Amino acid sequence: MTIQTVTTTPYNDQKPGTSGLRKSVKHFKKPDYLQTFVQAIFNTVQGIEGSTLILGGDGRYFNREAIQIILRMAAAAGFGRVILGQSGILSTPAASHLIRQYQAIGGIILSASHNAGGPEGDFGIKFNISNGGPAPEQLTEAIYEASKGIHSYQIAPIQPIPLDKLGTYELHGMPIEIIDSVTDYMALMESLFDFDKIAALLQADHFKMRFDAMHAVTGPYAHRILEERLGAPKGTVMHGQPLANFGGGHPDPNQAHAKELMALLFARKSEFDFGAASDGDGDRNMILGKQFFVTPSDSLAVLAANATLIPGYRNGIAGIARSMPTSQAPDRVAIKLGLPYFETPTGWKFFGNLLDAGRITLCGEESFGTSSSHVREKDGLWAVLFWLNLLAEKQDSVENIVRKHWAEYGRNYYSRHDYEEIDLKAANELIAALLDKLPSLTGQTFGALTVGSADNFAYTDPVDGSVSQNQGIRILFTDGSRIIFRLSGTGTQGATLRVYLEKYEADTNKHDQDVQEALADLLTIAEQVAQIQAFTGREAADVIT
Ligand code: G16
Repeated sequence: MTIQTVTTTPYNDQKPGTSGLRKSVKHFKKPDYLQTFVQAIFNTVQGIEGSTLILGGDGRYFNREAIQIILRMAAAAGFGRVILGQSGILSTPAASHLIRQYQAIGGIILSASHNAGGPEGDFGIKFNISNGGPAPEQLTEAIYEASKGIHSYQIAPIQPIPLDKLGTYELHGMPIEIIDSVTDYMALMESLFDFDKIAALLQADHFKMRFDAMHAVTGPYAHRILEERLGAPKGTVMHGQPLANFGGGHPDPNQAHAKELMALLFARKSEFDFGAASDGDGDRNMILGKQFFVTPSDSLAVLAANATLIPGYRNGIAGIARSMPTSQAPDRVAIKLGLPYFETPTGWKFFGNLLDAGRITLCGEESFGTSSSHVREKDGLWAVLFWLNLLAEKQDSVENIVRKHWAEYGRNYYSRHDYEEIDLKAANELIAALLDKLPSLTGQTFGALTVGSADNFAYTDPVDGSVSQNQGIRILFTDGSRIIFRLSGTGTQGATLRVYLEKYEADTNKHDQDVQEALADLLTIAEQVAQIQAFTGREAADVIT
């Protein structure tokens, strides 16, 4: 049986977004759509002959089918071996770890992350490079260019691999090792955190928590780590069975989509001390205390301020990075600790060089992502274990820890307003109009606020000097408040406008305001400047986090 060459017609819409190529399942099922993108990856990445590829996904609809296709294409492309998560399951951070651990050339992760799944939902594919991190922009751009010229692809003959059974198989001479998806990742977590202390907390009568896996990939990881290894009572993990359609839900760990968990933690007499959730592919996290929500920006700041309490970071951290729309709370910690800090564009790929160069140890994004140099992706369960280790160490509540942090550093009131599935043309016009206005904004006063500067964010990578333009519009006020406008790079329907609002409050007596009230003036200014309603017809955001 020989390798087949299948002729095909190229696609011209395979441009990866913020994190890989995401489209509806229906779109992915167009003739040879997946194959074209995979061939474009294999044609672009150098040195795949004889190398190791890591493969897995978040278990969503089309995952298993896609894996069988990719295995056959990997064999045709001449990979030395593929290491595959059992049942085709690997969380994004676990895949990142395996790439590093097995010195793979990279990995293919099948996920549309927090986007809904199922036949009517979304699918996605991303390539991570040998450092374990998302392909940088130059590579995704090269893959996109290659995809437009794919007139044929190479594939080994059909030979279904039993994805659920551990062991080594062979496909057209290429070994496929099916490994337990959790074991290596759990060992990594154990090397960073004080598992004995966390276990004592989880087994204590006075402590009660829930982890919501949202019927997505972290289910098996959380069951094994929290319940089996650390001894949390059975039932601690909710929605722990991965389902191809995430149980019909939206696997996005935020206040809007993790409603059941929110209700448990925010009940008037809640019995829970800690709540956490993760997303489709296990890289995002939400942290809750009793009747208390921790913004992802605050979470990063608190973790950074307390890092030396955690075994893996006992010797201190090298620096901190945050994406541009993330609040400036982590910067305040860095300044106080005398650490370098960086502001990067949205997208985890922008942290890769800083992590590789050892210039930062912790990084995070407002979009519910936090992680460290242990992998090159954001890591949902890592953040949860970090918080648990911190709670065990401090013997204090989530709310007290955050309030004490605000008392020391001040509070960055923060919220993101998303206008989803708006007309693409209207969204582009809104941004164009805003860009036109930028030069005239500086010096303008809106109520008590004066614009100090306004720009279209561009980033020069301090390690390799590469420049990324058009990364979001910033209106920076003289008191440190900010309004940021961006179009999402992960949506699949129309456009999603994100408006990020931030206001700094140093006075401890003013740390109890309702977040939306504290930011109401900024929202009014955002509407006034960007004319959101006039352009989009929307009076208010669809999702507020
Ligand atoms: C992805 C990226 C993140 C980014 C987020 C939001 O997250 O990995 O770096 O912050 O999208 O991007 P956007 O605002 O462009 O929609 P995930 O969890 O979807 O992979």
